[in-house]
This record gives sequence, structure tokens and C-alpha cells, in this order.
Amino acid sequence: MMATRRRVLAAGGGGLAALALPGRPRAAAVELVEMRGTTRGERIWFAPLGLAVAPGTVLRFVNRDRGNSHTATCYHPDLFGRVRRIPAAATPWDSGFLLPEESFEVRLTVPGVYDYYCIPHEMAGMAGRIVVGGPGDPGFEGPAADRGDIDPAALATLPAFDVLLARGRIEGGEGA
Ligand SMILES: [Cu+2]
Repeated sequence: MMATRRRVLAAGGGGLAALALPGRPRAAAVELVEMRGTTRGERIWFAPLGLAVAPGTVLRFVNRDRGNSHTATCYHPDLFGRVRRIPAAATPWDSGFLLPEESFEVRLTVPGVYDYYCIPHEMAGMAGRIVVGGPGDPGFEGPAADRGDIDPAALATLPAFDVLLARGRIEGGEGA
């Protein structure tokens, strides 16, 4: 049996206090994002590609791809000098390399759009987008405008902000 690596980070302030705000939908305990791939590795992707969650939600990334190690890594200057694509007040996260069936958890409390990618597979379009809260939340920061410091394949993979917000979840995947 494969050892499971689990780390929990508190990204940004707020924590559980955010759950107690009146009128806010109660955050799900955990939302799952899987790293997947075809058997021969021709395609790899995050499933879902896009997810809208309430502030305070814990994301759990799990590598379900038997053939590859993957990371979930924010676009942020503190992580390999990338242009920031998460809210300014949020703490960037990097899962490190997850072997098959390993997982990584991060709690997202700061409202806004978070774009992330897989370090070895960004050029293959392995990227995803999370929206925390919505434009009505104080300090909500929309999608990054920068198009220069992200691989074109990854940029093309990211779900459109308005579509993601409307649907709450974009699966994408092998046929996308
Ligand atoms: Cu990957």
C-alpha cells in the first residue's frame, strides 16, 4: 500500500471564522480535485478543471494518475518567480510532487480567482482555476489579466471566469 502524504495549510487569514458569517453558504468540508491521465500519458488534466467554492473550503488534490507524478502549484512570484494569478491577500501553495494516490490539502479563505498548474505538465495544458466566493465579497479579486507568463496551452485550458461562476464546476478532461 502506498503511503499517503497529507498536509494541511491555512492559506490566508480568516479560517473557520468565515463560516460563521450570516448569509454565507456553508462551506463544504472538502472539495476534491483529481490529477488524471490517460494510460499512456498522452493527456493529463485536473478534474474538475474549474471549481467555484465558498470561502473556507478545503481543496484536496489527489493524484489518480498511475503513470505520472503531478503538482498543484499557484502562479505566484514566491513560487518559481511566476506572475501572480491568485488574490494578493492569499498565501500561495505548492503541493510538491504527488506520487499516485498521494494527496495535498489547502484551505482557501481569501475571495477571488486562483489559477494553478502542474510544474512538469504546464506546457501540456495541465492547469486549473478555482473561484472562492464571488464578486460580491469584499476584496474579491477577479482573474489575472496577464497573458505573457503562462503557457498558452495552460491559458487555453483555464475555464472562462463568468462561465465557471455561473456553472460552479467545469469538468473538462480527456475530451476537452
Ligand atoms: Cu502533471
